[in-house]
Amino acid sequence: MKLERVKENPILKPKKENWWESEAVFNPGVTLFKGKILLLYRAIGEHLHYISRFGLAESGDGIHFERKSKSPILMGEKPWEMGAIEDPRITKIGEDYYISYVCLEIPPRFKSSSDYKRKIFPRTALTKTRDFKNFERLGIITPPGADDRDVVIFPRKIKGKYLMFHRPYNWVGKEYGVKKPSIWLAESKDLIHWGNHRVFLEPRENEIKVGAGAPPVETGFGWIFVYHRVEEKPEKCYKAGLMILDKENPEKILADFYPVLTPETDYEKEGDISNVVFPTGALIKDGKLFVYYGGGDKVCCLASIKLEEIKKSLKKP
Ligand code: BMA
Repeated sequence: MKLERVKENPILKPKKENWWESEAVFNPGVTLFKGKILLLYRAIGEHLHYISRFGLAESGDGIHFERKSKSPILMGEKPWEMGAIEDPRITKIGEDYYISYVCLEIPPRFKSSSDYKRKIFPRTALTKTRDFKNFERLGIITPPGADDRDVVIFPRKIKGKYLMFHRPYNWVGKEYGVKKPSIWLAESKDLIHWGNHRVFLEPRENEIKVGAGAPPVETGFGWIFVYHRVEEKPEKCYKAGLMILDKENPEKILADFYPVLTPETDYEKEGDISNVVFPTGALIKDGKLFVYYGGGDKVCCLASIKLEEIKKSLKKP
């Protein structure tokens, strides 16, 4: 099974006139909002400090986007995010849109190896909004001491608990029971305090790490969960996979298709980082799954697949 790129790719490119998004726009969160599709994207305006902020774009068809604002819609304001905010993922729960995003205390290219020893590393925070104008910061949601990104939250409670996938990079070794950075599942009653962390998916041979991509999308036949694996050889490469998870017990993997998207085009093979497709958002439109992803840490892209095709593949032995 493969995702099909739209011919309009890249659907969003850097904008030279805007200082904060002149170099790269990538890894976007996506959601339906008042009949439109919103793209909340990560933006870079310089390579020296490499500070990311978020911009907002809107579309009627999910393919052609217009920027909503000349300024960033969100940027690092709180002490824990002064260095940058990165890779937003959006989950709608009730009337609220929750955005999980990576936050850095120090700009990425200011960091030294001693900062890591001082435990200054990426963590993930949550903010919520109803209008994409006012945002309520809910603080860090990843566990203390965890170098943690790729957080995606399920859009409803399952067996009375909210669920999230996350990827604590430094949770490896005997005490954690995994050899390489893995995807973990955690649960919460309030979306802020998370516990009962357990391993969901480990990297295989020739893979450096794995991570969640888009917040899971619910269908009649299960959750569609788009994720990534980072292969080591012949060169470092980010590819996307697609799983179907059981509706009431998402730990049960009903199907796993990998890879469904591999860097092949120039905008994926050459960017600020080469050989990257990095899915961060997904939604269902016109009977298709739309997967939004960053290409080469430089541009926003879209690839899709008919839901029928996913459903049919489940029936194959
Ligand atoms: C990951 C994150 C992403 C990025 C990807 C590819 O570790 O930093 O934001 O898109 O690497 O460079």
